[in-house]
Amino acid sequence: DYPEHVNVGVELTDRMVEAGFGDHTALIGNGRRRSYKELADWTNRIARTLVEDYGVKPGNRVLIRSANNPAMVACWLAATKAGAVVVNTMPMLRAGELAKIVDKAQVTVALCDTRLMDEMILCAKDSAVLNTVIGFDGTANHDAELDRAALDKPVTFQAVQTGRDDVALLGFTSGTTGDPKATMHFHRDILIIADGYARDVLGVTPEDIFVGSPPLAFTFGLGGLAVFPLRFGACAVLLENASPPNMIEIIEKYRATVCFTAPTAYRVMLSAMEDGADLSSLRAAVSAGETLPAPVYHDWMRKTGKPMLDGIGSTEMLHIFITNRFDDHKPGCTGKPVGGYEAKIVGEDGADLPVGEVGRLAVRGPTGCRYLNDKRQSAYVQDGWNLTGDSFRMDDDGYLYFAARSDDMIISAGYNIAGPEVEAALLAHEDVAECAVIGVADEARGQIVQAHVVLREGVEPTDLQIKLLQDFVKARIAPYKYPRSVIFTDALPKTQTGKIQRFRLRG
Ligand code: 3SK
Repeated sequence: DYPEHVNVGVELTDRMVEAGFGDHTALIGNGRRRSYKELADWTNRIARTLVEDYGVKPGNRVLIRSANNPAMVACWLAATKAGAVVVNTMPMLRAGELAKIVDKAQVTVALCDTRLMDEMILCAKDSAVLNTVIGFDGTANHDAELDRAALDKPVTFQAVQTGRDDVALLGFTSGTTGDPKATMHFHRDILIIADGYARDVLGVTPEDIFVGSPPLAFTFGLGGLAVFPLRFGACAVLLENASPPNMIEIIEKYRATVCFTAPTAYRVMLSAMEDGADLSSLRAAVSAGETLPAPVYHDWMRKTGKPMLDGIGSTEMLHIFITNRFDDHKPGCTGKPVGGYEAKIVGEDGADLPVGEVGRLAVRGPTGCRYLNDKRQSAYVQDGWNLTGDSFRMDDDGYLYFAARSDDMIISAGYNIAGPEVEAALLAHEDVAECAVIGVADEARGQIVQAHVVLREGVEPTDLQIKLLQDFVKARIAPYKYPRSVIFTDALPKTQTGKIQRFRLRG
């Protein structure tokens, strides 16, 4: 339904001003508040600078390197207005990791928060493609090259008339397997996720105030903390360090209404509520990125009276494509497809599986995987269905239940054991702060279940504790699923987006 020519940068700024949101707060971050009019002007100035001073042309690949802050959003929107294809990157990436992205995406221009310049420069020095690195001031004091150049520019800009099917964004997968891929997303895709998920599922209104932890460099964060609020005249509070205590402070201070984060952060928030944290303003607590353990769902419901919305998304599909609803939610269930998407469960051979059987989740809909120059495309998309790499089952009523990432399924003595189910059982124990369960080779059983456990502060990692946890799991789920091996650790390996890297535990 989108016009043939649409530029998502314009839709989220100037178009919102035209719609009457000019004075409404769009973004808060680093101690400043920006209205929609200010954001439109700011992005127009930067877009002009990119085109007039640095020669950015439609289709050029522009990399942005920053923590979550309004300046990063402004750079993204400005480069998009200039018709560039944007590659948002995590602030912690090292030169070597940036180089892989630059190479794959053929990035010619990088916009970099001046506080993060060192690794960017190192990367540029060795790159044959990246020829321009421009510093911007992430604290928005306008004290960097890009800011100074943009300050002199008029606040109007003739945005590039991009086609709705022109690529706007290259989303790099965070690489739980360690080998990054770039997914291409069109201008219209970015509007679709807002109109499908944010409007139809979350019911976002201009009164909403968003907060959350996923990096804007990850499509989960870009959608949840920029596209969704800006599409509907709402406001986002952006945090460079979105630790749970910082998010709680923001929720209390601004009476935030929508939160995007992972289950681990919600667990911390639940504990903080015991100590008096007031999260009553939240009307939507979106959980994704990791499976939502049923105890967290129940606790949230009990303490807030509202459901936590579990959903599954992927960088390939751009955002959440299966979700619970406010009026239709169940513990341990990921819900049903977002409007416009379909899901089915297939076997290894691609054939549909009967209701109730665990198999590979296949989805299709208005967004979908288009890897940039990657042989893995033909494995991911087959007959128009995207094979997500997750194992699910579907019940008679079409509800979908997560079982495991396909590679998290453990086969032990002929039993199929879903690692996340064992993790959920362990997480229900009060001594467990975090855990990850993997299968390790075993002569007798083929594989055995091994749990890597981070204990809560003050709990001793003893043999007795191992026995207690094993007995606890046996009492909650089928005893054959208990972790025969338990390893205590101080921290679990994670991606920069906070996903546990079980493959690193597998060694
Ligand atoms: O969970 C994820 O991996 C994800 C990725 C991109 C967009 C949204 C989500 C939930």
